[in-house]
Amino acid sequence: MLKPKATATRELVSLNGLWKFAVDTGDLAEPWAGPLTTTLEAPVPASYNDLFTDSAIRDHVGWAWYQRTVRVPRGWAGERVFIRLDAATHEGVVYVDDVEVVRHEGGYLPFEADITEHVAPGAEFRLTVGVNNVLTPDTIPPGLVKELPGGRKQQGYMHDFYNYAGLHRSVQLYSAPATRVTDVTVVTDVDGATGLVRYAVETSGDAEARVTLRDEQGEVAATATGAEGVLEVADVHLWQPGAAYLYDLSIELVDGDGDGDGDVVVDEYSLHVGVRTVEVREDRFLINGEPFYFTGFGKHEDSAVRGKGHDDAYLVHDFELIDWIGANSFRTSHYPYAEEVMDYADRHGIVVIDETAAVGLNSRISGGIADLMSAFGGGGGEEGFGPKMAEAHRREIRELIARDKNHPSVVMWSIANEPDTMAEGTDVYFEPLFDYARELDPTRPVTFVNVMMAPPDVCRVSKFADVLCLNRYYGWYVDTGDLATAEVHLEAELRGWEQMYGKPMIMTEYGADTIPGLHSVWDQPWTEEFQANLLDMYHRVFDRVDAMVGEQVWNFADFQTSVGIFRVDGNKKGVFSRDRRPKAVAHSLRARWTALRDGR
Ligand code: BDP
Repeated sequence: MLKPKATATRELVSLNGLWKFAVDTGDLAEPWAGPLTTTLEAPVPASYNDLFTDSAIRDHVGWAWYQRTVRVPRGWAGERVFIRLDAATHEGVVYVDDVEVVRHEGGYLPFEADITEHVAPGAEFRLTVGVNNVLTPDTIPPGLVKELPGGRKQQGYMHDFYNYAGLHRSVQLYSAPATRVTDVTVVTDVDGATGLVRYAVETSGDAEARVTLRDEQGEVAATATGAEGVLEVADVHLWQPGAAYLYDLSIELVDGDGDGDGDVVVDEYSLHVGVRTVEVREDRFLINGEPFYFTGFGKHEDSAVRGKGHDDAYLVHDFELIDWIGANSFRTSHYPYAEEVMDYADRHGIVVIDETAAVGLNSRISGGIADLMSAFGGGGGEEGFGPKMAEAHRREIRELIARDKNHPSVVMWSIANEPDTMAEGTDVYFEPLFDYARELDPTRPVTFVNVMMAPPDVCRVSKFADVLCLNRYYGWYVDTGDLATAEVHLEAELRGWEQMYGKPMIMTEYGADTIPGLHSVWDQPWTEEFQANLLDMYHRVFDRVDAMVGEQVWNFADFQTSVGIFRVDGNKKGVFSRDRRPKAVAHSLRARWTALRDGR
């Protein structure tokens, strides 16, 4: 799915800003059929939960409605008109006046509708968007709605981040010609000093494709005609971790024979292309043929007030901090991030492990923590891993790869976080999903993230992964506060994986909750010293285990979760606080990662 862009043949109107807003408590009959009766306004993009002081809105379970009027530019006569939502969490439905134009499930991926037949250039229409935050045992991620005494509903879920909802990303109106580029796929390779850019253009309507690749100076590096082909780039400038280099691939659809004489350009679209290769060879992860060691974080899209709403200021600042600390990568834990994030990673040479929203597929865990009290049954477990969930999971994989396949920063797909892979039948559930991801993208490794309860001899799914991604909490959830014992256990387990699988391993989560300002000379959990000592201990072990190819600390920053006695106003495992101030550990990480980055 192409990101909307303004080009010589396409125009964009941002619909971001304040919209009318109401939660649906059953009193809104057909809220799209007329002006929404409400005094509330909500910003787009943002989660709606933390905006208002009314807890009934924050904790609402079900549909919420956004509405505004939109005027179609009068110059769009003869063009196709589209509405595009970058995300609606977790389900969205869009009405143009009284007509439903599109419905979409999955809260972190874009969708659009051609609304040409329902609107008129120069005229206004009423745009109403419903968003539903309900999670069921069949959705990705899964959850369970409980009915409380008095009939109030409560959303339960197994994942450890707050169930923020709303229009988290941009909403846009755009125009495109009837005969247009509908998709582009780019795969790059390297042959000596020559870069190979394989491209395939899909179109609606009949027209000849003409493609031009330009370097960062704007010089033409290669050209071709036809819907598919290979562009050869002499003396290619590679996209490298920490040293991004992006070519511009311009695609023109021409009416005529494409030779230039009398040709009319009917559509134009462009995208940036980073030439690089990714490969897993034995227990190494290679980028451009060189062993790559991941340093960085599991992140979240999370900030005060706006919740999961995308914000360019946080985007820029987070990447500044990633650079300051010397990190080279992150994982989009635990869902696809805004496309602005992916583009920024491409431009700044940050390596991304791109994860689906398949998180919390594990009824042994609740709110991210081993479910000691069985807070509620079911969820991912009882009915989990059934055909409906598998179908939703396939859709998540398909739409993620469709959206992100052309990003050079993306070096691996993660199809799930911490599913219950000790459960019988999970191999049968996961094998076709791995096959599906590889069929959709044969060029990138595919992984999933393994949970601590499924060690090497127990996990039924690790055999399908190209890279072993492990989340471990020795010293925190187990061997709490005893780093000497934790060190022994961690090393023994990693060696077990190494011996049994011989695959590259990344520690995709390790960390300790930490309250800034809490100090101790002893190994006292929650103190700043303990967080630093725990990470140091992990690093000593990583440096002794050959198959380790990366370390991503949990988490980049503190983030909001559901309420729980293990969470103090959210998860505090951030290296930075929620407002992005460094904890003490940030300085020791910086010393290690800048030394690794600079080859010291
Ligand atoms: C892991 C989860 C992550 C949690 C983390 C934690 O992958 O989402 O936030 O543990 O407990 O199980 O901090």
